Amino acid sequence: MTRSAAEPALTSTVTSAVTREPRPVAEGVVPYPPEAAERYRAAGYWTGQTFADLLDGAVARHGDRTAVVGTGPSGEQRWTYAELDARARGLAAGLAEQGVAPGDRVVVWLPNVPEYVEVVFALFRLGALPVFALPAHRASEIRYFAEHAEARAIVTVGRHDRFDHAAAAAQIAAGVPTVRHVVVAASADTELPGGALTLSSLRRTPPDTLPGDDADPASVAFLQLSGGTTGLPKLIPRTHDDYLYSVRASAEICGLSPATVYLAALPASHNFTMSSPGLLGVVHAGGTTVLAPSPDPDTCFRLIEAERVTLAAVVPPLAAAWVQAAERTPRDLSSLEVLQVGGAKCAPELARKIPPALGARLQQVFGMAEGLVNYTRLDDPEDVVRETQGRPISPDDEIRVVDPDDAGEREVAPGEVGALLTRGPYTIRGYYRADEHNASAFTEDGFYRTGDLVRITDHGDVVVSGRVKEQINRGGEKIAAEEVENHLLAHPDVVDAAVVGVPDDFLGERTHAFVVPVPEREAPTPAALRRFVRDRGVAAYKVPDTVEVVEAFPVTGVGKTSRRALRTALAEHLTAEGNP
Ligand code: AMP
Ligand code: DBH
Repeated sequence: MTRSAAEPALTSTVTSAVTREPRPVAEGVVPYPPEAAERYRAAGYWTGQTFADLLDGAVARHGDRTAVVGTGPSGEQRWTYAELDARARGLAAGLAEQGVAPGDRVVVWLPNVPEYVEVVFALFRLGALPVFALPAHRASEIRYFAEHAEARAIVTVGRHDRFDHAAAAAQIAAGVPTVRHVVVAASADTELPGGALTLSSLRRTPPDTLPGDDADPASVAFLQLSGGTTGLPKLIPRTHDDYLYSVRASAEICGLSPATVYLAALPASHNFTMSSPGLLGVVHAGGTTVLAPSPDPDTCFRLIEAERVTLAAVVPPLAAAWVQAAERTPRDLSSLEVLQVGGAKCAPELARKIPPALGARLQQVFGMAEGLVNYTRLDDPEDVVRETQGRPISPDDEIRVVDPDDAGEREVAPGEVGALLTRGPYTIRGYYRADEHNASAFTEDGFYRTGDLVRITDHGDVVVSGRVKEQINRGGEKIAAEEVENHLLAHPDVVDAAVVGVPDDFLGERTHAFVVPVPEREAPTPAALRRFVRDRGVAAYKVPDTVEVVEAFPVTGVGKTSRRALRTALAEHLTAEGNP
């Protein structure tokens, strides 16, 4: 261990056994067909704007306005757009000196600190591509992102949430051949693992021009994550053109202006917080983003009062916690105009309580990192806001609601429930480097199979009623059943595992794992199995809430484990216990 302050060796790199050059990003990307791209340009959706242009625009129009407020390793920060840009340019220059080049992927593994915004725009200025990890991710996910994206660097924090991110990042970097640098947003006296650099040591005099200023707007700007349904999370390649269209249109739908003060309560790198309209929508409008270090009502209510927050975005369980806490808070929440709820279904009963409890309008948001985002509009009648998940952003968002049991994917009758397929000007045509998965996740004509069951009301609003995908939505945090099953299967005393979602009053759904132990050996206890999964270095929200050791699973006609039968068996079991 060395002290960063005493280590000016700025060219230091992490030592990895073998180093390898990353391949160009475009190799793993399914492009929009030329005729679709032409149509989206002609319609005025794709304007040729890049992320560098987005920040340029904000600096030109709102340079002296406050862009970002938050507390990071160096204490509370409050940056204007001009200051944010100077920092981003200076950091971009420092990263370039280290050999981070245009097109390189960089895993951004940061909590809600102001440096997050600086790092992301530095990468855009450089023409490097952020890979947006969540702060809750652990070594198994981060290693996979770094390997799959062939990342050049990992940017993280020191100790946060009782976990040493920097140490974990250094360990990952040592095993991934393309990763050369670990950059840590940490105060100068933080102990850093050998080879890691502090962010502050990379800050240079801001140069006037940087490679990202000439980025191709049709190229991939970053890799976003999907909760996924199989194995590990999928990486989602988003272009400047497609993403910024969704950002500008979202800012308009949500009525953003320079007076907007947006509270980023969920992780900043989540697609909702980033773009619906999120902190990028705020940059477009010249407003202020306040980064909340935690989404709990105490922290957020304090910030709403202190910063006169006008807009915030949360998942349903948080909305419920805020509603409860609002009853007895001494804080003045009167500045809050709109609370957005999304990421998981907002029950109509919860929707009803939000406006009176928080003195704010509700906006439901049904979105996905793959693209399509739906909003209830601010002038929609109350019942639409309460009962539906809104309408798509774009007139050119194509929606098909099809029979999930029909191989031909015929559309259901209007108003009936079916599986949602979508295609449009900001929905991807394929996951990154995932040919095999893409063959099932997309139709031949480029529709994304969302895996959601929906119906469309007479007025064209979407109501989410369930899903067909093997994914658990634990209060907005998506869990691929298969990923958790694979961790359980790694246990030497486990022969089979099946993970299902069960109803939960607070989270909407929680995870339950069925495990078949190796016969004639002592079965591991549920507590030991949960610990085993956690110790494999996965995000805490993926550790099964409950584990049940069983002798065998029900199987389907073709001999596959039937998760549906397991869910039914579990429901009966819970009902029998008087615990529905
Ligand atoms: P991801 O693909 O990981 O970005 O997760 C997107 C998924 O989250 C959607 O396909 C839905 O299953 C779910 N989701 C997001 N927002 C809502 C919402 N408002 N209501 C119901 N489900 C939602
Ligand atoms: O859950 C999501 O992924 C999500 C929810 C609301 C999203 O990606 C979005 C808005 O953009």
